[in-house]
Amino acid sequence: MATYAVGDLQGCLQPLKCLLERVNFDPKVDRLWLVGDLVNRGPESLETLRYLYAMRESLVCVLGNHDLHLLAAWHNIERLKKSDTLREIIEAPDADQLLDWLRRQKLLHYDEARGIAMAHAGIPPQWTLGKALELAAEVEEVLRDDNRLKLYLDGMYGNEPNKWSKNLSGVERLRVITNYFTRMRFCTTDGKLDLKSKEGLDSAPKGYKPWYAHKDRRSRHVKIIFGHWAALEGNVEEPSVIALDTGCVWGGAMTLYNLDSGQYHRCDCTDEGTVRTAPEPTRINDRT
Ligand SMILES: [Mn+2]
Repeated sequence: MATYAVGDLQGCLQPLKCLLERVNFDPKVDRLWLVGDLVNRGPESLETLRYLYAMRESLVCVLGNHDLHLLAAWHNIERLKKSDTLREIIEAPDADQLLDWLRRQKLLHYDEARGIAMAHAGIPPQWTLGKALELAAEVEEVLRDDNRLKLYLDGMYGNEPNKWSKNLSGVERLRVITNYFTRMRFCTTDGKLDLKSKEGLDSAPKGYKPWYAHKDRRSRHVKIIFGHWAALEGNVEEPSVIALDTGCVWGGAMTLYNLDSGQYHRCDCTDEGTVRTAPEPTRINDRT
């Protein structure tokens, strides 16, 4: 019995299957954590969701920005952009079943026995783990509530307020909580977000750092698994955070991490989000 976490899938089903085969994943006994962004941009969003739904009992999943975008489009299909590849899900005969499952997933997961947390983007420096769990639960409750879901999804988009305050209420409060857990990359020590820079560490605006790099970050004693930030290529200097988005859908790799052994597995991807078959290595002895 083993527990793994996998980086952003974004509809790349074949690389996921490749990784699960490589570790002989058995859904009856093994567990798979997903950092979110299960769908969009990649070639098989609908099939990916169906595949996950079929093994839902073996999964722990947190929602990413693309998953929330899918839920918003489910309620108002006009929201879909040209670059989105989500229409096939919304128009599928089993859409309601798949999306009703999706909206019951969390924004933040914490495994107390292991002392490991998981969020799509991370946990902002000004929140303790306890505070983060409390605020994530506020949004999770709305996602499950038929009477409040639509209002939340309609008001979810936007970069303001760019900083948490306990005085926030209504949709603004839910929006900033959502942005921390699903879109954050750079912020200030007191949690002011910059949601424009998407590249690597060089692209930090003045006065901003990656969320995990703030010295007094209040959740620093907890190990945190996150995705979302492909430009990091899995490299973080902070030993207590594990970055799993290695940009499969952009022709990078998909990464699987064994929570028990700390071992990483990678499957290289094409820029169509399928498995790249490694070219035959040249053997030195052949060059005589
Ligand atoms: Mn993301």
